[in-house]
Amino acid sequence: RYSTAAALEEPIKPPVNVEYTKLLINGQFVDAASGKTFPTLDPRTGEVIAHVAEGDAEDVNRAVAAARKAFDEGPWPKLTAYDRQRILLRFADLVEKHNDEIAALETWDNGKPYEQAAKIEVPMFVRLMRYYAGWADKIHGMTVPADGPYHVQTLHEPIGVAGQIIPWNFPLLMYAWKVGPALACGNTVVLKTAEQTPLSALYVTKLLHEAGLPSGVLNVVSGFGPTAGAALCSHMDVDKLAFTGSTETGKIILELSARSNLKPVTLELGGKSPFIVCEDADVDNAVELAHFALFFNQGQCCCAGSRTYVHERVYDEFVEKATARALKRSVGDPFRQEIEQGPQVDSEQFEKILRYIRAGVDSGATLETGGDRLGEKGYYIKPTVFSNVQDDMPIAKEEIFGPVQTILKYKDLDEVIRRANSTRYGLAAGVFTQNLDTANTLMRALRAGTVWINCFDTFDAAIPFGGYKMSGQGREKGEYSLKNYLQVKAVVTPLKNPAW
Ligand code: TXE
Repeated sequence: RYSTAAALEEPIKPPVNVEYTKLLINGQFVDAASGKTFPTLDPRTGEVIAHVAEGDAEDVNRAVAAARKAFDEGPWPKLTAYDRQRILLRFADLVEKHNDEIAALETWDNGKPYEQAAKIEVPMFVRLMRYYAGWADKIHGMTVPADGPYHVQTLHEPIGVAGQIIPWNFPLLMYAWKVGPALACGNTVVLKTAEQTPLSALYVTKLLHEAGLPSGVLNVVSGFGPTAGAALCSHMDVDKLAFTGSTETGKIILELSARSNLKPVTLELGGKSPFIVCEDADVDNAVELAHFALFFNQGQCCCAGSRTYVHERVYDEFVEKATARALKRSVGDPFRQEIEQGPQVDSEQFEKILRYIRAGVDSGATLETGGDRLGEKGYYIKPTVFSNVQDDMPIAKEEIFGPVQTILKYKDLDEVIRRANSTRYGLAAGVFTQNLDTANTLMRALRAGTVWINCFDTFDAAIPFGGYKMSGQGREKGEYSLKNYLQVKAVVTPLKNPAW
C-alpha cells in the first residue's frame, strides 16, 4: 500500500490556522527579548509552517521571574484546592471543545496521523487534565505517631517553580503529564517546548488562561535546548526540573542541576524495550501486536517494542507475517484518512533512522522489507523489517526511534530474560504468551518500569510510567507523579498534656 503513498501527492491543506507564535510569559504573548524567531517546519514537505519567537536565557529569566512571583505572592498556591481544581476542569472542557483544531496543529507540526491526534491524543490530554484536577483537593499530609509528648504532622506543600522540558514525539501528552500534576499540587511552571513542535502548547495554554489561570502560573518558552533549555536547568530560582528526551540530554540536565542549585530532577529518557513472543503464541495476534508496539507514532516512542524476541519454534512464520504486515502499512499524508504512518518529525531524525538502516545492512542483518525513504519530499520512511538480528548489532542496542522492526531469535526463557535485560535501558517490555506461569516469570524477571502482557502501549492517566536504569528517574502519571511536585514538611509541637 505504501507504493501509492500520498507522500507523492500534493499535501492536504491543514484544517486550522496558526494563531499563536509568540512566547507566553506572565499571561501575555510577547516577542523574544532578542526579537529572534525560528521556523517550525511541516514534516510532509520540509516547508515553513510559521516563524515562532525564539526564547533564550533572557526570556527564561523573565518567565522564571513571573513564575516566582506567582508562586511567592500568589495567587496560585494560595487559592483553595477547589478553585485550582475548577480551573483545570474548565481547561479540560475548553480543550475538548477545540479538539479538532488542536489535533490539526499537532499533526501539522509533528506529522502524526490526524486520526490518532484527534481520536486518541487530544482526548487523552483531556482525560489527564481531569485526572489531575481530581487530585487537586485530595493532597494532604499525615498525623504521625512519635515517641514522647509531641504532636507530629506532615504538610504536603508545592515545591515552587517547576522547569519542564518536553520533546516533540507527543507534544500535547508530554505537556499534560508534566503541567497537570505541577499545577494540581499548586506549583508554578516554566515550560520549554521542543523546537520541532512549539505550536500546540501555545494554543492550549491560551485556553488555560481563558479557563481562569492567573498570569505567571504557566509560562511557555519556545526555543532550543542548549540556549533556553539549559538556561532553565541552570536557573537558581527554579526549584524542580522535569524532562523527557534523550538519555544524553538527560545527563546534561542532571549536571546543570548539580552545578546550580541541586534542584530535584525527574527524567523520562530513551529505551530499547524487548517485546517477547513466546512459543505458545498465536502468531497472527503476536505479529499484529508487535507491529503496533514498534510502528505506532512512526516508531517515535520512548517505549517502542524495538527488540522483537521471537521463540525459534515460531520464528520463521513470525518473520514472514511481520514482513507482510509492514508491507501493508499505509504510509502517507497524515491528514488523509486511514493513514497509519506519516512522516518522521524532521530531517535530523529522518537521517538518523536511515543511518541505522544502513548500519543494520552493514552488520549482516537481513533486510526483509523497506530500508529506504518513501517519495522525494518530506521525511517519509518505508516500514522496515530486519530479521536475523544479533544482540551486539547497533540496531539491537541503540534507540533508532523510527519505523524499523528488528527481530531476534531465542531458544528458552532463561536465555531471553538474560538477553532482554542486557541493556542500559529499562523503560518497558512486552510479553506475548497464553501461559500464566510464563507471563508471571517474565513479568517479575524483566527489569523495566512497565511490563505489558498481551497488550502494548496501554496508557491511562492513573498508570505510573518511568524507567529503570538509564531510561530515567522517577515516575510520571498516576498518584506516584504527585510526589515529584510536593515537599514534605514535618511539623512538631510539644503536647502539654500527653495523656490526651
Ligand atoms: O532529543 P533531546 P532530540 C531520543 C530519540 C531521538 C533522540 C534525539 O532517540 O532520536 O533522543 O532527539 C531539549 N539543555 N528521544 O535531539 O535533545 C530539547 O530542546 C536543556 C527520546 O530531539 O533530548 C527538547 O525540548 N534542554 C524521547 C528536549 O530537550 C535541552 C523523546 C528533547 O531533546 C538541551 C525525544 C540542553 N542542553 C527524543 N538539549 C523520549 N524519551 O520519548 C536539548 N534539550
